[in-house]
Amino acid sequence: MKKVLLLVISLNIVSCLLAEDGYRLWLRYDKVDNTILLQQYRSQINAVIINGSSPTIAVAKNELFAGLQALLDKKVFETKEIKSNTIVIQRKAAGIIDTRIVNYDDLGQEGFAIFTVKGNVKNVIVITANTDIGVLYGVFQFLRLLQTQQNITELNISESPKIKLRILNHWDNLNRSVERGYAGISIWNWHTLPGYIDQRYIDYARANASIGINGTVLTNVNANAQILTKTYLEKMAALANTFRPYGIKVYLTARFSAPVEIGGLKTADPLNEEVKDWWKRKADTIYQFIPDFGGFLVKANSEGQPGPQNYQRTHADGANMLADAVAPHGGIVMWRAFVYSNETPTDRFKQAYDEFKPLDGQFRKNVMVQVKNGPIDFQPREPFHPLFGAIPKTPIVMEFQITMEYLGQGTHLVYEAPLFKECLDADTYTKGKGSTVAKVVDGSLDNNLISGIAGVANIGNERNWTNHPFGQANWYAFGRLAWDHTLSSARIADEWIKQTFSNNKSFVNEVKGIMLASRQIMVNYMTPLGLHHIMGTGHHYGPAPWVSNAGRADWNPVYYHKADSAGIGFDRTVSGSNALSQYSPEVSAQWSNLNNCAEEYLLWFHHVPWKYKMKSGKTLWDELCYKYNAGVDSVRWMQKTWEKMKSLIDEERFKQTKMFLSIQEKDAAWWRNACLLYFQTFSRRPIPSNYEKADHSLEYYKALRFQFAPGNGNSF
Ligand code: BDP
Repeated sequence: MKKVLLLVISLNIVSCLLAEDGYRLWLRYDKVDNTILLQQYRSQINAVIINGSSPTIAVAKNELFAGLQALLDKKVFETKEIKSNTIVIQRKAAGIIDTRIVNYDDLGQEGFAIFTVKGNVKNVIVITANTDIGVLYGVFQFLRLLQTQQNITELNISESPKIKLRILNHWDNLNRSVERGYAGISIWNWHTLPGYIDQRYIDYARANASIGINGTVLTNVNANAQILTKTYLEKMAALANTFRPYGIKVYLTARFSAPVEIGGLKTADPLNEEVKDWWKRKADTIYQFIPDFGGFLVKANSEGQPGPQNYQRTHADGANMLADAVAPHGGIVMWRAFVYSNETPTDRFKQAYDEFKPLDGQFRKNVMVQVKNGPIDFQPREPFHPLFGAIPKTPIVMEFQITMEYLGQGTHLVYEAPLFKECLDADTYTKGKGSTVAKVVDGSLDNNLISGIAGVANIGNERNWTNHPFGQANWYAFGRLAWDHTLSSARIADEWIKQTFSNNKSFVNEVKGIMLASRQIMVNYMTPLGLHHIMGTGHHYGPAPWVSNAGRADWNPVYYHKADSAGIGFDRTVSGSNALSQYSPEVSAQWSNLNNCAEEYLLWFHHVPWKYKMKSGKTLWDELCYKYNAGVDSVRWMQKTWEKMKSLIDEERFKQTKMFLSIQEKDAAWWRNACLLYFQTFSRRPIPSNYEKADHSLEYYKALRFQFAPGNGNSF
């Protein structure tokens, strides 16, 4: 009896140890499961030569040994001698292999080359770079090759990032709540810092370095001045020290009124000498704690945050004052263009452009303006923001939202790479055809010296970091696109699936199919044909197109869809708000004519009659019914496809994803029912009888309340 019990207990322990809890992300390094390839790799890799000894090289070495030994399931030795079947790590001119074939100029500060040495020795692979961090990136790329089961016999790879600053923005509060966070509380445990360095901080840095992310803003854009006090700077320094070997700089959000709140000054006027001096001294102190501090991210005069306009100064006055404070230390200021005001009578779409366009050329060299991908707010689909290409003298940081505030809040499977790509690939035409948003962002269009891209993080203290197992794909995709925006969504999905789940062909293909379709599916069941901003107020969870009583007009869904008995949609042509005039004529021409406007943007730009004939031949109303239903049906297709994957991966993540898909299916039907029943009160047309009937009345959906939905303000 005792024996049986012991056996049961030990089996349980074993299965616990083997449980796939998702913590390892895409850095799992499980033994290569293709036996032929495994044999090849094993014979090709016996030993490693490491040249260098910096903390970053130490990290590269640990990662390489841990990765190789686990993937190949054999001991790999460190050696000093060149023999066949060896991997060599060396910086330019710092090792024993002739690396003259590498064009180091092309690699820059962060790039790397991986190549197979030709000559008498067999299978010698060199990973090289100008810098230690380049070497580390090369090591991660090499491990990615093995994890995705690539042939490594004739390597000749050379890569460098297209965008210089590749940054995560954490909207984390000091009390560990996370604004728009759906994966638990903040991973920064300020209470136990600086003394306690959680292993998670190290694994966070590893994961980021593996995809080339080189900066992190630790705190919420709705900032708290306390982070600038010495108590917190000390804690922050501990994080900065942990991240440094991984090439990750830390940044902070600066609360504009900090000189008043924690500095005892009477004003935060950016032109006031005392205020300028306060920030200078503050910057000096920060750099004493963190010599390579990256700089500030600022949300000013937006949604109630203080800013220079409180003192009748411009955004440029505010940004320049902070820029002067950090400039002597090499820091930068990322000033957000997410500004709109209820008091300004113009269409919210237009306000950031109106505010920032006239300031082009007035910013210091170390100021970047951070612009969200679209003009409203991270909606399932937005046209690109008209500021891209419009302020050529000012470098722009692209801001994407990885966390899924408007995309199902961490329970829907939505792969965001196609959304990111759609924006990056859009043509602004500001310097003729081919002036893509990506070229604005990477600085190549306007010859900017700095360039940046930021993703609002979806990371929390959930064991698997992102709550939904597929949330990890969005973190991964953001990093990969920040490194190289020409990578396709399919290629990134392919890599991620293989590293995260399995190299099994049918698994990879089926799951990639789901991922690539998922964004459009979500658009269909939430906001088809260019609808936008029709979600619940405050928490932003679920549909609420009927809301008309929010504190500000521009927070009301009715402001955006404008449904009435004549039709639906926001007229942004000359006959309406004329927001289209903010784009180049070529772009505006694409969307301004109702009859040739791409249908996915239709209701962004036109108020369209219910009976309008769509390309399909259906009326607008029928098309809307069709899209909403197609969205729900497609989620059911995703569920069925996932069901077929059961035997191909671990039970834990199979089940988690299955449960989330079933939440997604219910939510999709809820969106469809609530939106169609509500819009029907205007269209006064029947929902075609071949579609599933709503399971509740409109009144029922209107009465739903979500007082404790996560991510809302400072509440948990
Ligand atoms: C919106 C969020 C809000 C953020 C704001 C911002 O709802 O919580 O503070 O954006 O980006 O998407 O500043």
